[in-house]
Amino acid sequence: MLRYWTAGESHGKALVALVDGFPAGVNVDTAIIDAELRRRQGGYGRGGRQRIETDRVDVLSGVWHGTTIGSPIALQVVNRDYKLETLDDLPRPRPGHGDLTGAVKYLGSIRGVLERASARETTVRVAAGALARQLLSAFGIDVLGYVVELGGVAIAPLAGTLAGTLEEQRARRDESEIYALDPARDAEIKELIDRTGKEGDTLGGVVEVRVEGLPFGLGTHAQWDQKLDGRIAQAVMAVQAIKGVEIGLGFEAARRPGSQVHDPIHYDAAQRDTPNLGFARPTNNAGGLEAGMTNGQPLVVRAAKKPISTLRKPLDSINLQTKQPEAASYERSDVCAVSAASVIVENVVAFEVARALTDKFGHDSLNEMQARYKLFLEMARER
Ligand code: EPS
Repeated sequence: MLRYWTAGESHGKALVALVDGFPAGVNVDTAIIDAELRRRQGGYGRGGRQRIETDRVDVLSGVWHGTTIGSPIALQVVNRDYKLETLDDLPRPRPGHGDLTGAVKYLGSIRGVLERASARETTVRVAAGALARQLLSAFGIDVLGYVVELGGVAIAPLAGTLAGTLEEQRARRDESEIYALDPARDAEIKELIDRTGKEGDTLGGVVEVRVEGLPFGLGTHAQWDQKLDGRIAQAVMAVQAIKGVEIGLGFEAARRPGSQVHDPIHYDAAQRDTPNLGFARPTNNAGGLEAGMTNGQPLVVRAAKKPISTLRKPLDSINLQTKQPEAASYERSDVCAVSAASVIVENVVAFEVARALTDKFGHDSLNEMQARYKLFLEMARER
C-alpha cells in the first residue's frame, strides 16, 4: 500500500516524510517538489516565519540516479529556525489551538503540543504529495488547487463553471497573490487581509481542488474504508485548521431535488479514447465520485479553513499555573494562510489519488502499472 507518515516539530531540526510503497521507475524531479514548497510558503497574509525559511527537499533514500527503486523514500526539509531547545513553554493556552487540550491529554507542556500541531508540518505533506504527482503525471492525471472564498468574500469560480483548460487556469492562479483564479480581485482581497491584520484578527476561507484525467474505478464501493471519497475526506480534514470538506455539490446537494443533483449519462463515441471512455456527463455535480469510485469525470473537492487561532488581539484565556483569567499568549503567526491551504489540500488530494491508482494498478513498478492501466482501458472500452 502507498502511504506516508511525517515527523518533526515546527522549531525542531527538520521535518521528515517517509513515503512507503511508491513504485519503482518513476523519475523524480526535486525542482517540482521545491516549487510546491515555495508556493506553500507564499500567498498574501503570511507571517515572519516565511521570511526566515527557504524550504527545499532533500531526498534521503529510495531514489537512485534520479529514479525511484521501490524502497521507502525519506524526504527531509531542514528548519532554518531551529531553536526548540531554547524555547520556553506558553503560560496561557490560545483558544482554537491544541494548547489546552493537548497539555491536559499529555499531562505536559503547551510547547510540547504546539510544536507538532503547527501547520509547519504540512511542509512535508506537500513534499509527499508533490512526489506523488510525478506518478500521476505518467498517467496524464493533473491536479490544481485554488482559493474560491476568503474571509466570507466569494472569489469564484465554483465547481463546473471553470472556463479553459487546467493549464490555462493554472496560469491564471499563478498570476494571483491570493492563488485564486481571478487575479483582478487580488487588490480587494489584499485590502481585506491588511485591514484584518491591523485589527489584530485573522481570516479563513474555502479552497477547491480539481483533478483531471482520472480513469474509471479508482477507489471501491465494496468496503467503507476504501471508498475514495472517504479517504479524501479524511486526508483533507486532517490538514490543520480544516473544518469542512465537500465533494462536488457537497452540502448544496442536500437542498435540491434529485433531478437537479444527479448527472445524466450520455454516450459520445468521439470521447471513447479519453478517460471517460465516451460516457459523457453533461454536469458533474457528483464531483467525479459515485459510490466511492471515480467515474471518469474530474474530481472536485472543497475544503473550509477556519481563521488562524493565534490572534494578535488575544481572546480570553486563563493562566494554567494560577487558573486566573488572562489574555491568551501570542506567538508570531500569520493573518491569513488560506492560499497556503490551497497548496496543501491540492497535494494531499494528489497523494490520495496516487494511492488509489496504485491500489488498482499495483505499486511495484511504473512500467507494470502502465501496462495494466492500458489493458484495463482496452477491456473497459470493449465491455
Ligand atoms: C508555519 C510556520 C509557523 C507559523 C504557522 C505556519 O511558524 P512560526 O510558529 O515559527 O511563526 O507561521 O503556523 C501557524 C500559524 C499554526 O497555527 O500552525 C508554516 O510554515 O506554515
